This record gives sequence, C-alpha cells and structure tokens, in this order.
Amino acid sequence: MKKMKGVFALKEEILNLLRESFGSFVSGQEISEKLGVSRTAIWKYINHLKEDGYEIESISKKGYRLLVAANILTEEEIHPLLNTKEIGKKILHFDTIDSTNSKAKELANNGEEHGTIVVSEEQTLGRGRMGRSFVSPKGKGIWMSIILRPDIDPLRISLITQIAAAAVNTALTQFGVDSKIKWPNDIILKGKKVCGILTEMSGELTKINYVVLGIGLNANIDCDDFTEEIKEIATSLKIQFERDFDRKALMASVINNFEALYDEFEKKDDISNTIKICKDKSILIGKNIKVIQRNMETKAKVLDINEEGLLVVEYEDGTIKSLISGEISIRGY
Ligand code: BTX
Repeated sequence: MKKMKGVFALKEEILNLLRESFGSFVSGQEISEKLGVSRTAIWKYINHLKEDGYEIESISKKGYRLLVAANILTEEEIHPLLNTKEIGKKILHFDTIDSTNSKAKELANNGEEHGTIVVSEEQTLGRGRMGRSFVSPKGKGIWMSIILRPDIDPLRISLITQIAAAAVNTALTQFGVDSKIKWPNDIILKGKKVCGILTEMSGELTKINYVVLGIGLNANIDCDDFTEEIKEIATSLKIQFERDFDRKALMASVINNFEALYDEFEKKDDISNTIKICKDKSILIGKNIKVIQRNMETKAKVLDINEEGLLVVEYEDGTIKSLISGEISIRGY
C-alpha cells in the first residue's frame, strides 16, 4: 500500500487517470491498483469530483468515465497551467459563495498561508469598494481572492493593487486583448470596466498582518447579466469579442503574471516593471478628471503615475498633488 496521500493530491490523480482515458471507462480496480487506495475511497473521491462540477458517469462492473472536459476553476484544472512557486499553491474552489474576499479574510484570520487562492463560480454578494456590489454570475467570470502576507510598509499597500492591475492587463494582452488601466483599480476595455480589483488589509501602523487581493474579471458575461445602469459602464470579453474565453487559461495567466511582478516588488523591492505597465496602459494620464474624495469633487489634470504608484495631478489652481487613492471620474467632467 502506498503512503497516505492528501485529499487534493488523490482527487487530482484520479482525475488525471480519467482524463488520460477521456470518454472511456476506467475500472475502480485499475484506479485502486495504480493509486494504492481502496475502491471505497475512490468512490468517495469521485463523489467529491462530481460535487465540484465534473460530469463523471459511474456504471457498476465498468467503472468511471469523464464525460466532458470541465470548464470549472478547480485546483485540479488550474494547477497544471501554473508556473508559480507560492501563489495558487492551494486553490479553494466554491460552486457558490457570498464573496471570495470575505471568505479569504476569514481564512487569513485563521492563519491561512500566503498564496492561497479562493475562487468561486459565482458570488451572491460580490463586493466592490465602499460597500458597492459587484455582479458575479455563475461560470461567467473569474471571481477570485489571493491571500498575501507581504513584508512591506503598510503605506505601500496600494502598490499591490497596481501589481494586480498590471498582471491582469498583461494577461489580457497575452490573449490578444488590448485593455487600459484606470488608476487605481479598474481594467478598461473599449471605455468600460472589464475587471475590478478590491484590496483589503488587516494590520497595524507598522506591520501588515495580511492582504486579501480580490480580482473580478468579466470573461464570458452576457449583456443581459448586467442591469441597464451597469451596462453603461461595464463590459466583458465575450460582449466585446462575441466569443467565449477560456477562463482556466485566463485565470492561470493572471496568477502567473501576478507572482512574477509581486516577487520583484516583495523580494527585490523593485516595482519598476509594474509602474511601467501602469503608465504605458494608463487611460488617465493627460486627461482632465474629477477627483472624488470624501464626497468632495475637484477638477484636475492627470500628469503622471509616479514611481510609488501615486497619481500625480494638477488642480485648477495650479497645485500639484500625488494621490494615494481615490475615485476618479473622466466621464461627465
Ligand atoms: P468598484 O467599487 O470600483 O466598482 C463597483 C461598481 O462597478 C458597482 O457599483 C457597479 O457600478 C459596477 N459593477 C458592478 N458589477 C460589475 C462588474 N461585474 N463589472 C464591471 N462593473 C461592475 C471594483 O469596485 C472592485 C471589484 C472587486 C470584485 C472582486 S470579485 C472577487 C472578490 N470578491 C469580492 O467580493 N470582490 C472581489
């Protein structure tokens, strides 16, 4: 008998055997011999896989057969596509959840380690900034949160949002999608929001306990999923390109690009590549905008994004300021 393996590893191995014989039956006996676990255990793991959303047919005396290639964002689907060391080492997948950020915070509060990702096929209470909601319909987007434990000054936390924006933008470029970054936390496609980022932190003045980085990417959302109001400002890859995008490959690409940029920052204190992407792809630089802070609206012109990721603006009275956060409106200026 082989050494006892973790639940995740076994599920993944059973799935791999089914994939290798995609469309044909693999007997319980064969799986049992190959993996060194009992047939009852296999039956149990097959049920877990079915709960995850895999369509597996079981027929007594014949065994198990994978019916369709899965279009779900489970650890088993995403792992083979990752080239990361820490980010995504563990992926907790949900069919439905209130908010992946809320779940990730709960887990992080209980000591969940750096790099763990919470992802869900749908969110029933997806959150944006300042209590706003984020539409997250089932199987149509990438709704995920990454738990991070960076050893950085809490004042630099907003750079994590910039890293995520740069990573999503780069991932989209790899899929032939030319998007823009609207500082600090939106990715824009054809003038509308295709992805939102919500960074939440727990910590003290001098030390970060954890950061939860939430990314909501509208991959295959249909127009009808948005209300009339949100339709005006939101879009999806499918709406723009009139075809479905491979959510698994997209999710993996975001994670791979994120870890590369995150490591440069956290391990080498080098944020230059991130800032370069955020500047090159900025939709704001050179534009006249309205800065909305604490219910106050001020007109300004965007001059730059500086090396610390702050938005450098010039107000109408000529004062120049570097903003660390804020709501920016270009429309209706
Ligand atoms: P935000 O506050 O900048 O944007 C939220 C606003 O965007 C909403 O008030 C609405 O007008 C519009 N909106 C709502 N749903 C969508 C959508 N699907 N696409 C585009 N625009 C929309 C942005 O906040 C940060 C959003 C982060 C979402 C992720 S998903 C995974 C993680 N879990 C969670 O609860 N939130 C994050």
